[in-house]
Amino acid sequence: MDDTTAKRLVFAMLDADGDGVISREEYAARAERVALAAGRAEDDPLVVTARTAGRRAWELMDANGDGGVTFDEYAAWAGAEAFDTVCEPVLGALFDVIDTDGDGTLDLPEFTKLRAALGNPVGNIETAFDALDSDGDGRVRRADYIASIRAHITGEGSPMGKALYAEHV
Ligand SMILES: [Ca+2]
Ligand SMILES: [Ca+2]
Ligand SMILES: [Ca+2]
Repeated sequence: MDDTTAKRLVFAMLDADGDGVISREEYAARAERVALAAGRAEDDPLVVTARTAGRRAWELMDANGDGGVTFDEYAAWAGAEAFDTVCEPVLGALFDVIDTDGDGTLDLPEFTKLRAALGNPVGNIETAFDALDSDGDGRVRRADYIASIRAHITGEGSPMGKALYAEHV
């Protein structure tokens, strides 16, 4: 999978209604859905952190400030640097919201909740989970999760990326 294909898959997931634009509301809804899935209150500090990080990411993606993020805007923006400075805090914050016992790992039910709330297909969820759970202890570590998405976005290839995004073509 090259990085343009990978970005198209991610864009398709972010453009929930498929109108070709990621709206502010579509992007913001992700953090709210994860909070709901985790059973956390709107003013939970981890939810607030995720919401703030998401708002910042969306504003940076909307390069021309017209209130919508097109694929061209997204593709021009997405990459290793944007991932490390902007996406990693968003994904990490969402991970923390769903990690209800705060041990820095997710079990399969938590992982499934997170990915479903983010709008990813969950048909391949066990394959993705097993690919990420490299030591087979039934838990996926935060750093491994983020590194795998980074590899997907930057076109380095990632087993989880394939398993999680492939159904979105
Ligand atoms: Ca849309
Ligand atoms: Ca725009
Ligand atoms: Ca946990």
